[in-house]
Amino acid sequence: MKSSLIALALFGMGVASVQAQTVLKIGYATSAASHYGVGSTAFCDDIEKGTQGRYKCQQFPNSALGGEREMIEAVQLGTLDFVNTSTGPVGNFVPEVKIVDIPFLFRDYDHARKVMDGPIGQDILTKFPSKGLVALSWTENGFRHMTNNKRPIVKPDDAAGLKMRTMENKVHMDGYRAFGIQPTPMAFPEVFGALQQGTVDGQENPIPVILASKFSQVQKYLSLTGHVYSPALLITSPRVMNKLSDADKKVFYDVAKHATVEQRKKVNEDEANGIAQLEKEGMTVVRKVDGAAFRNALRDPYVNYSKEFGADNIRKIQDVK
Ligand code: EAX
Repeated sequence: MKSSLIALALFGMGVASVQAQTVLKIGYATSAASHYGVGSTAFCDDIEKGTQGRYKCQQFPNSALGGEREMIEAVQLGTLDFVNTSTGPVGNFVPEVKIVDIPFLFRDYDHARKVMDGPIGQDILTKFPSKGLVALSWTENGFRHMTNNKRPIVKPDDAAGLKMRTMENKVHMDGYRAFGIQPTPMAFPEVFGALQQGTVDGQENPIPVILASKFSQVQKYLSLTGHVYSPALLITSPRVMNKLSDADKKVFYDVAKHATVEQRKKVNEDEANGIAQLEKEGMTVVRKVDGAAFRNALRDPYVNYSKEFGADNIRKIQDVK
């Protein structure tokens, strides 16, 4: 009896080592039910299927591992395997990313997705390995809108003077200053508390984030400014990729593309249903924003963007139809 149990135990161990399973950690800012969660779950499920269970993930939603900058650093250091992150802090690691953070660069979702999936976006992905990172695919956060507790924002004059939390992103901050707001950079995990305590008057984020993070509990006004597209990325490291066989590498790249599809689908759903939901939760929504006035306010920042990124490069993005 005893020896057969030991034999069984040994047999069990043998099976376990034949089917050795590697658990990879993935982190993101918002909840498991949010767009980041939907994309990351598709990614994780597909990895497990595509590698016959040799790889699986453990998910860390809700900024459990810190802000997006911290998660990117963790991926670089090797203490985290994947992060599904907005480009907010990414330009500080890979400067070539900054150009896609320019306010009012993209007309709409079709335009943005086409650029990301086309030669311009794909070329940016090739800039990551020299920084100790690998970008598997562009995912998506969405067009950003302003919320605040002081007043409805229709035009830049209404935004003027508001203290608004922004991402740790100089391209955004330079643009937003021209709207008259006082940008206050802050990591995402601190935003809810800062809004609640009134440390800042407002913040700006896409509908999926405003919904998932329950900002309706601490913000009165939502203005559909759509002032900047917020791309996101599935990022890993050469350390993770170099351990994979060529076949598994292909699996990881393929499933990342599917994660993008699922994440964007969830963004679409939130765009379609989320605004009414936020109204139901008590927010006053300004749908008619003076977009032309916001765009005109950016004349000076665009002179600087052209200097930094090249007017031709900006035009190439604008010209994608
Ligand atoms: O990526 O920091 C932000 O406002 C981001 O949009 C959020 O973390 C989701």
